[in-house]
Amino acid sequence: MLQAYPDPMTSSSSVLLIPGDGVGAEVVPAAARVLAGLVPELHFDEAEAGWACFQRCGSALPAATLAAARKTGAVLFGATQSPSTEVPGYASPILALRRELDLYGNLRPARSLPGERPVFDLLIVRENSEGLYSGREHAIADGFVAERVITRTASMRIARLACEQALLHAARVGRPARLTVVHKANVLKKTDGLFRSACLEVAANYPTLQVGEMLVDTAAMWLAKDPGRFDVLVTTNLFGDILSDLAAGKAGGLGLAPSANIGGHGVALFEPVHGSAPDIAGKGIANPLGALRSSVMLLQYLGYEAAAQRLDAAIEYVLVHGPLPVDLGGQATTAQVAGAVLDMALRTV
Ligand code: GGG
Repeated sequence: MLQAYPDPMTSSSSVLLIPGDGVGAEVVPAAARVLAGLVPELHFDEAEAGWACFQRCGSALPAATLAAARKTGAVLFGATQSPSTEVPGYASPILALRRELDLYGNLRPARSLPGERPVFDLLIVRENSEGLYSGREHAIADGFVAERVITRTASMRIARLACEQALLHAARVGRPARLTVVHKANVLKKTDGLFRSACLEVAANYPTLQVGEMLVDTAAMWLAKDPGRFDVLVTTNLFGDILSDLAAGKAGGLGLAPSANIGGHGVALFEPVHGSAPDIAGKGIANPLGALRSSVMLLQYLGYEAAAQRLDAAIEYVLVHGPLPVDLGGQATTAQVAGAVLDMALRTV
């Protein structure tokens, strides 16, 4: 049987909250209150990570946080705020979490707002463990080199995950299963050539899957022009990061975009795609819907499918009827939006 997650956690009701920096510290508690209201048996622990944590204790990802993530298995993460200049001893906690927990697949769904055109419902499967986003750089005589490592092992395993997700997505949306392999193999013949051939080789084992390929620049154009032509896309780390923000822009903005970091053995991490948004942090107006949609994915991972569907439907309802957060043109606070979602979700019990 197909499973949404390769290693679902159906026997646990524990969630580790890592709010992190900026608005992460607002949207994660708001989402946790909704989760607790919806599924009273859930148990929450909290751990720290991020830039503020680094400034306080000298580590952006304390060993205790990593150990708690491993022990708990289901993590709701907020946001990080890594500085754009080098700071001795600092390393991005979200990259470290993905690496240490072997969370090699990043699922980034995007769907059109209710009632809006063009209608689309797509999923970007982003390779999460290597590629240019790994931040591996070294000095040369007159500058620096960023390494873009692409391996057959990582490409094959993300391809398998994407094929499974394409079948699941097709069953959910009621369309034939379609996967688009996104790369730049015409220029990056070795690295993306390997990624492309590994994906096509794996996909050939899925006879019901329609498989296509597209150059990343063309994919960006079509995502902007007609996202409805896509179902599931699989791509490398940085391309996936950029394309998923583009897709989020078509789907109402970053404030709504959820993600799941999966593939680790007995652990998965869910996070809104948005960052720490320092410009609005502390004002109580951050949009909690990205964290709440990530919580839908977390509930599915934990096996609470009915609660996940109720939460998802309640979010859709609030998107239509309000109250809306500031980034969606409304005036509601984080707490008011989350409260309205919980009220609606409980009304459907
Ligand atoms: N919730 C996703 C998030 O925090 N995005 C910002 C991000 O990942 N930045 C990279 C970093 O700060 O290391």
